Parts: sequence; structure tokens; C-alpha cells
Amino acid sequence: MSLRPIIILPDQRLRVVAKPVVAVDHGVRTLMDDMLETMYDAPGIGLAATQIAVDQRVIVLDVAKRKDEGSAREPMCFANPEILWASEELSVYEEGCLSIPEYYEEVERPARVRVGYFDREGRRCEIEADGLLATCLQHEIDHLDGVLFIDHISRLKRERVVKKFTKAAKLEAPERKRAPKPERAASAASGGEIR
Ligand code: K1U
Ligand code: ZN
Repeated sequence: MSLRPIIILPDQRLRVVAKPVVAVDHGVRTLMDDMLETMYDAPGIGLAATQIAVDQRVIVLDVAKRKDEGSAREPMCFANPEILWASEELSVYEEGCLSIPEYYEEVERPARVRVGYFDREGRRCEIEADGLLATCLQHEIDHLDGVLFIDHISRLKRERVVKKFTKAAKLEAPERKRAPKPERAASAASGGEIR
């Protein structure tokens, strides 16, 4: 298993609509295992493949309450999850996102959902969820459609957070944005190798 880097707003790969999994094979199971390790390490209670820049409809969750690190984990893996039914009743949760670190906001969503999916063994399953599990499932399925929880809040708040993260990204990676140094440009123009 290995940790995968989580991409951060405003990375445009967060806006990609992920492709369906064709078969839950060894590669997909390895992806699920890597995603669980990455989620626990973050730490978080959910992760979508989109957040590690993998274009596959896969999500993982663990919303089990843990009093301490010794308590049992309850990992859940979903391939091609889809919302089959959503309640008219709504509920509000304060959501966070590993791709928008340290930003939390209340979001209103259906209180209960029924989700169809394929499990780690490739079996077709259905789950009915409420509470945090329902919220988390909707948040992660949104990721697979290129939707972020900030798309469910006011435009003013969304623009403010996007601006903040865009500024931070520019400050963090000024090197990549700068024009190439003259000697490198000259070397490249003459067909020279760039190291
Ligand atoms: O998809 C993600 O970015 C993960 C996200 C899931 C989520 C959280 C809250 C509501 C809906 C969906 C997170 O896990 S954010 C981190 C978080 O909530 C958390 C972290 C450590 C312990 C408990 C919660
Ligand atoms: Zn998220």
C-alpha cells in the first residue's frame, strides 16, 4: 500500500467527471487500499479517487466513531457508486474537504439516501444511509462528478475561498510560473538537454 498526494483547490483536476470502473480487478483493489491509507493518514472520513487525480469512479469511507486509536476501523469501499433514491427531508452538516484544508461550512443535503455500488469483491450492493454516512456518501459521489461542497454554499463564500486558495497556490509554486532562465532557454533552443 502507498500514500498518494491529495490535490488541492484550485487544481482543475478536481472538476473532472470520473470514468466508470469497468471491472473490480487487482488494480482497483490496490487503488482502494491506497485510498484508505491516504484517507487515514490525512486524516479524513472519506476520499474520492478524483482527489488523488485518478480518473475512476471509486470512493472510500470510514465514519465509525473512534474513542481512541486502538478502536476498530470500519473501512468501506465503493466502485461506481450511484444515488438510487434521496429523501425529500433535508439535513445540515458542517462539512470539510481534504482538498480544501481547514475550511468548514454548513451544507444542506438530503437526510437519507440509498446508494448502489460494487464492493471490493465486485459484488453489486445497495446501502441505505442517514446521518454522517449519508452526508459523506453524497460529498464523495459529488467529487466523482467534479462537484465540491463549496458549490453548495453561497456564491460570495465560494468566491472568497477560491480566491484564498488560488493566492496560496501562486505563492507556493512561483518557480514553475517563471520564464525559463536564459542559459536553459538557449540550451533548449539549440536542442541541448535540460537537467
Ligand atoms: O472528501 C473529503 O475531502 C473528505 C472529507 C469528508 C467529509 C467530511 C465531513 C463531511 C462530509 C464529508 C473529510 O474527511 S474532511 C476531514 C474530517 O471531516 C475529519 C477528519 C478527522 C477526523 C474526523 C473528521
Ligand atoms: Zn471532499
